[in-house]
Amino acid sequence: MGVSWTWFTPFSLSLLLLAQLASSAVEDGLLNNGDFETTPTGGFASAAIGEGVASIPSWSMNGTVELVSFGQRQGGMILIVPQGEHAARLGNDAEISQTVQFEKGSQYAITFSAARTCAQMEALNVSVGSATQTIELQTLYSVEGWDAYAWGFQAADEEARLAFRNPGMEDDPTCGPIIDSIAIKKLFTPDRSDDNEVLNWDFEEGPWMFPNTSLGILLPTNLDEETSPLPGWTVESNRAVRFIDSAHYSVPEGKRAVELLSGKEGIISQMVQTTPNKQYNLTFTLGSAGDKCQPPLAVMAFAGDQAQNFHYSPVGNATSQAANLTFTARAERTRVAFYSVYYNMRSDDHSSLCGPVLDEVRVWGLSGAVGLSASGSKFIGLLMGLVVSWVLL
Ligand SMILES: [Ca+2]
Repeated sequence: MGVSWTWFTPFSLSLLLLAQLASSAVEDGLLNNGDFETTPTGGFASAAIGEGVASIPSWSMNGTVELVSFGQRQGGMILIVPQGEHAARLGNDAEISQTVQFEKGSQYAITFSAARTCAQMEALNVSVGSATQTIELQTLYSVEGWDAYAWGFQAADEEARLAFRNPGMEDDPTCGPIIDSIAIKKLFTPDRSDDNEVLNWDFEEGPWMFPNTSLGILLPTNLDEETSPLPGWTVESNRAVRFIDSAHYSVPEGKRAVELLSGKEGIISQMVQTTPNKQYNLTFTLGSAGDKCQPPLAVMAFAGDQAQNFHYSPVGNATSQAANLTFTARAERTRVAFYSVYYNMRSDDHSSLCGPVLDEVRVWGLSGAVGLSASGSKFIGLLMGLVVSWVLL
């Protein structure tokens, strides 16, 4: 006892405090009580619907917020709990928030699971400081009744409030989305390699994925590549694409890839650096996710002013195939983009959206053969001219 006390001098105590104050940004993974499984003061009260709770550990609340339990009913409807035993439901204009430490200037992605309850159109507004986006939950992408989503932002401060708010105003004020499994990940943007202009070409860098989540993560509309949850890429359509992992899907390369959903309403793209008038190859891997997606599968690929569709027809037992589109760059930046040609659904439930898988996207310049031969022939022409004039002299 006496020995340990000697360590707790005021000086060492203040050092300890300083160390805690300077404690760096939030770690990757589940936020404090991000799964709403921590027992609140007084326990998980079997509160009547619409009563709300007094407090949720680690979260601040505004408006009617409920902790719903697995199997809980509202009228004839069983409320969906995406993970574990509990989740939070946000009533009209209700909000939950917690303060999070960031590394200023860094990019982050927030992953969360959400389910609709009563209304056809429900949305969640997610914000960190002044960065904000409203994510529509009206489309059911999976038969489970919930989906995981990701949203990206750049940390403008070292500390900010992460908030989820239900912007809806339903007749029944207790109606509103259910939220669960809130995680964070600091993103890094992989460097561009010498032989490939595409950033994050293999989709290996992206939002946090829970190892036990089998639905993948929806990446909603995101027009700004600076704040994308999938570094380098933008989702420029009003429907989402799905970020998938090799633990639950067939992934052509590495551990991550993208599954294209919703036909031409789900477009993923990137602007790549090019040299005008130079010829390039856009190559990519087209695959099947192994999720019982009803064929046919096909991808429409764009590079500059070229567009071509590629039907998925693997050889033998392969679950992916290579595709190639040659184009001539017209500008210093060229847009490459992909969408699914068809609206596909799973053959087992006929309602979950699915589609072709995209991975290993490369854009690389073809050898300077064309340019060289052009300048080469000019050079030869010049030489010939010199020789002719010399002979004439
Ligand atoms: Ca990959």
